[in-house]
Amino acid sequence: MSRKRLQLLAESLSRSTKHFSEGEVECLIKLFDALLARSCSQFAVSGFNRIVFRDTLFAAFGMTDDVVLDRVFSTFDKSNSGCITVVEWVEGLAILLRGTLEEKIKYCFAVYDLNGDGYISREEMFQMLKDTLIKQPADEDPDEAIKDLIEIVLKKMDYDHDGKLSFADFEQAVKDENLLLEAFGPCLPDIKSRIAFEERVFPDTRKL
Ligand SMILES: [Ca+2]
Ligand SMILES: [Ca+2]
Repeated sequence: MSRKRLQLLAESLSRSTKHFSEGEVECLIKLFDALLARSCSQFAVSGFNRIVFRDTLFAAFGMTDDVVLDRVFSTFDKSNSGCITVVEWVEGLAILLRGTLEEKIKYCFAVYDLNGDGYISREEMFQMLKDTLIKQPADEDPDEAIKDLIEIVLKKMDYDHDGKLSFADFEQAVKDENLLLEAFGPCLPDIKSRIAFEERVFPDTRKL
């Protein structure tokens, strides 16, 4: 990418995402180019694939849950092309690293709504929670324990009592209790890995 093109793209993305300076966007574009060089997918010209994306998020933020990571990929891949373009990369990271509560609520809901039908259903909760729960003693049925947990979650978050979480339910619940933002599994970087990532990727542009 030419210097001029890099500057123009950085300027435009800094303005559209609102959370990064132009210098910071340039650093993210350089990281994108390095990741692209590693990607051997057929889409390598315009973006990098799911495997590189997952490796990167695992290395940077310790994210390991396959169900969640697949959905994180889909929320980044807005054009649904199977690869992450430079614009999708910067826009996605703007939310992961610097998003407002409102942006993070939209992002987490999209991640947790596994089939994208606008609701988080009991079945989707079950799928997400079954891997995160600590193993139960042998004489207890783990599925029953998850079902009990789902009923507790619904009691707290299902404001209109229709047995599933709409965006309005989720938004209201998280605004009342911010800890519910990642109720169905970690999908945002923790503070420590976020700071480490920013220090590594933004070495010179970092402001106070
Ligand atoms: Ca759904
Ligand atoms: Ca509901």
